[in-house]
Amino acid sequence: MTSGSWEEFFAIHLPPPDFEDNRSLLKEFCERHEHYGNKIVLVTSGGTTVPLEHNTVRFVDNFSAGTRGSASTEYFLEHGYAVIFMHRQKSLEPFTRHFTGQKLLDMLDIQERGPNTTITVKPDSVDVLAPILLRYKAAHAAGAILHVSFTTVSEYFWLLRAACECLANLGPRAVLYLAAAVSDFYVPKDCVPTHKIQSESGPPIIQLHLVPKMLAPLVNLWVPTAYVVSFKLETDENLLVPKARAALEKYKHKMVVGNMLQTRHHRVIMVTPDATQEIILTREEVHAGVDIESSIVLEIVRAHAEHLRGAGAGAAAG
Ligand code: PAZ
Repeated sequence: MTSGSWEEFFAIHLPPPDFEDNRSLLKEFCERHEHYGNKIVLVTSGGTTVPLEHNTVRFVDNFSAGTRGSASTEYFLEHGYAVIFMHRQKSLEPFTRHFTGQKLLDMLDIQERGPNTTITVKPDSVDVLAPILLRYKAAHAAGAILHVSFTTVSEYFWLLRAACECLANLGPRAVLYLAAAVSDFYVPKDCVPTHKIQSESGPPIIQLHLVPKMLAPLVNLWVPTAYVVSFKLETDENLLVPKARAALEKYKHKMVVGNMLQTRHHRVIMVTPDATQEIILTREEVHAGVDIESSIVLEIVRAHAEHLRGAGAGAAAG
């Protein structure tokens, strides 16, 4: 089955209720950083859902936790980029990702003295918390990060297009780092029942349709001069590099980062039109808690600098 066009998708699926607020935030953020000549990266992170009911009780989801996007955001900030962190609601976020579950509460002490109860950070946790807190405060004080969130695949696409429209003015200074796990399948709005699917009606037959490939309009129309990096996840190693290459050839963007489901946090393959480069963390690095995203982002920052030099040369020649 073929997918409908991207134009059709936007015509059928209405923007989410908070869309205009998010669009204003994106516009203000991009205009401010454009004014100061900053580079901006759009990081997408986490998985999209596909609702099975309009009043959604059930939905199709995927595995993505948002580790890649939230960690990468911290490294882009370190490299001086302003970051639009576009993430699945309740997935991992930069800085707070270090303190999931009970970790934060375990770092605190409480002394109950009637109305003068005090809460302090345990002495042996200060060294862990302080550097992260300092980076968090610095990023926010500088207005260097904007959080916008999505849940469904349709909300994701509305936000993605709005972010691209705002980034277009930055030309080659914009980077798109599309790490979110976006569903390839969805149920079109007209086929979604209003209310909770009832079991009395027997087993439901749900037909998923193909989501239109948004990378095509994104690269060709929305941000034609930006540095666009997409991600490709596979579970069959034999498909990884061929599919990454095929995507590059089809969409003509700059880089595909390939990864396998089981090894994604310690091995990636970065594929560009001219080269294939593997990054693998050693066992010791994994043990020491090294983020593979620090190396991925470093490579992209280098490649983006090259892209900017090329764009500068092009502008001078033009
Ligand atoms: O979010 P996470 O860290 O658990 O996983 C990251 C990832 C595997 C979703 C990402 O690296 C990726 O490959 N995203 C694109 C997935 C795809 O649509 O092929």
